[in-house]
Amino acid sequence: MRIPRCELIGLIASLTFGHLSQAQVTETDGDWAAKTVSLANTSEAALVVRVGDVDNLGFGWPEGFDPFSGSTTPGHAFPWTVDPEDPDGTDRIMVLTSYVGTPPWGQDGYTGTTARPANSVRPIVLEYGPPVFPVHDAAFQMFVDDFQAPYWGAHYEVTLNQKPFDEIEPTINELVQTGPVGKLITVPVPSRFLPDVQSGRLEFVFDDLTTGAGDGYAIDFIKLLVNVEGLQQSGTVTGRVLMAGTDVPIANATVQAFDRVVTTGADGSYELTEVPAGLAYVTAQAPGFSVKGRHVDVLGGQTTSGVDFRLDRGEFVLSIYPAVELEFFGHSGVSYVIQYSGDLETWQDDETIQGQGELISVLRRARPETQRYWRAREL
Ligand SMILES: [Ca+2]
Ligand SMILES: [Ca+2]
Ligand SMILES: [Ca+2]
Repeated sequence: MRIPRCELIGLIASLTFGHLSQAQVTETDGDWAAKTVSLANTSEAALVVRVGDVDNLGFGWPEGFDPFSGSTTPGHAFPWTVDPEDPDGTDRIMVLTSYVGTPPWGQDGYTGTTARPANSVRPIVLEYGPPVFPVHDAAFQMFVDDFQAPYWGAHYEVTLNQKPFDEIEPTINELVQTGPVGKLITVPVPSRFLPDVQSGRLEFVFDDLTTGAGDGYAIDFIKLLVNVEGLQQSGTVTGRVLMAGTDVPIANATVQAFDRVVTTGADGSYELTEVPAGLAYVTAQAPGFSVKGRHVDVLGGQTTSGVDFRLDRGEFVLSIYPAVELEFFGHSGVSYVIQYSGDLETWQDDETIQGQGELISVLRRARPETQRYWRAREL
């Protein structure tokens, strides 16, 4: 008998990764095999809701592997048979909507071994009884697999209840999960989404409607924590913040990951404790310098050291000049073009703009020429 190649790989994977039906029930996550879970008053949060079973896309976990520890899974086979019992959008390959067979930078195995409409992007929905208590904070944990935006030229847009979830996009767009491999990411829920959390229905979409990139991905589960008490597993991140091209330390720089914020000492060193396990996006910034961010693997109970940042001098503004006159929100105004050399994070004025790149166009109220240039020099 000839066994089809993909089934054979699946068989090998199941032998390698142990028993698929391995029962696992924990205080923080309930029954890992349950397709949806809602738990009140765990040690982690007042309410925990999960969509999707905790089963590594159906492959199961290697012996002793804890998906909440921040470790990365070994590579697994693909494609695989979708379990119709799994909640929609979980444990299945989804290929970006803008992919139409002509990817600009080639395509991954997920894209090449699956077809429309089975691999179309689907929303992932968490539905639960609306909390009867006030929601004051929340976080998501998601187990993501084979996101490779930098490699295939994808640009993921993430929406939550049809609204842009910008804060998660740097993390998603910098993931290079070649293998394919999976790992946990933890992100705080921005406060503007807390009413959505309170409503009892959250709909995620991870997609790319523009680039045509040949990237497919999968999500094992998404877990919501409401009114977080403390995540079960966390680690420590240490390093230094220095001036680019030198070993000169930057004191009082702000280093942040998740909701953890510290400032550097006189020698530029920092220690961020209790960072949620998983992939963390750590940023460092200091007045007069451009902000930098990098991804760091945080493993439960361990310290990731040597996470250094070298910040460039914020020589932001090279020139600023009015480009076009127009009417904006009732003000007679002009559109200004600002050219700058580094990353511009904050325009120190009554209006705030954010952006990165060589050139940024902003709408600003007309103001005297002298004041404009004074502002430019101030930066
Ligand atoms: Ca499953
Ligand atoms: Ca991929
Ligand atoms: Ca799953």
